Amino acid sequence: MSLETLRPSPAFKEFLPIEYKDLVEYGPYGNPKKVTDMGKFKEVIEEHPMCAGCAMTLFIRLTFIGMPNPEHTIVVGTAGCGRLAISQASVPFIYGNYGDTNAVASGLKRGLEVRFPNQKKDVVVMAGDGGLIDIGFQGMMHSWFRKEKFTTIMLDNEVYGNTGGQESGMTNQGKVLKMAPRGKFGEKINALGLAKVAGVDYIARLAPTNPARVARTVRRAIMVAREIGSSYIQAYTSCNIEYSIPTPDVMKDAFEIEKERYGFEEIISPRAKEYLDEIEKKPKKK
Ligand SMILES: Cc1ncc(C[n+]2csc(CCOP(=O)(O)OP(=O)(O)O)c2C)c(N)n1
Ligand code: SF4
Repeated sequence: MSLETLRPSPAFKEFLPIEYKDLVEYGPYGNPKKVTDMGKFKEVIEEHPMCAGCAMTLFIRLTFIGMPNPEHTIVVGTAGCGRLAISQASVPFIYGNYGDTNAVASGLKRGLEVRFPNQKKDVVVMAGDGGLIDIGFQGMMHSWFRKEKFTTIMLDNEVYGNTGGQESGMTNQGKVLKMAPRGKFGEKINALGLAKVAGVDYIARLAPTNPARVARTVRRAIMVAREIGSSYIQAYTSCNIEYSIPTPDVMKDAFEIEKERYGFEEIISPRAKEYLDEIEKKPKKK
């Protein structure tokens, strides 16, 4: 999809819904926006059926704002809460089967490179912790070992939220959940460490406490995947339902968890660092 594809022919314009026209005229296509512009432009995602106050929706919204080229981006996801919002965005979404998100993204990215040699296309896998670290583990790890050029974003709410509260590999040890009444047996999986071992070029962990940082991290991850290799973002996106966090306290929880055990961290390979330094270099003032 590009702005040219979206732009309606003048004869049809008057029949299109206002949301569509707003997206073409005031959306981020061809004109990337910053989080400081929030509220002043038509976002690619504005409505969704997720729970009120869910931090995952805030993170997803910021992810779309952070995309360097949303009109040339395809998102791959799977079952889980996040897909309820991701599939509402005006960015193509592929609903993968459980376990195959990273295999689908690998084939898609390779195919796009052949089909559109003159247009960079960004591929982003965005799925839950259960969908990636448990059910999609093998596919995810192998895409990293193969250095596939796309970004994997884990929406880590530390539970299977969509199916009512089973423990995932990312749940903390001992945590009692509705469907883990004896408490989580093993430790939270060190997915950042696994990404490092697999040679992922850009790895980041963060909570959605700083919108500008979320957008910048997403942008960096996508740019590295575009030119260098795999990238991985792990985001704390609390489940207020399964963790019984009162809606007004969702952001308080995010700040607390960030301070306790989910601090911002970036692990960047030397070649990715060199590339990021180059593209982020400020033009010298004359
Ligand atoms: C093949 C298959 N197995 C099981 C399910 C049921 N299912 C739907 S969502 C989900 C769990 C999602 O957990 P997670 O990936 O952590 O995402 P969350 O809902 O917490 O965001 C499961 C097991 C399914 N849809 N398809
Ligand atoms: S169940 Fe949890 S993760 Fe899913 S939408 Fe509701 S608050 Fe968000």
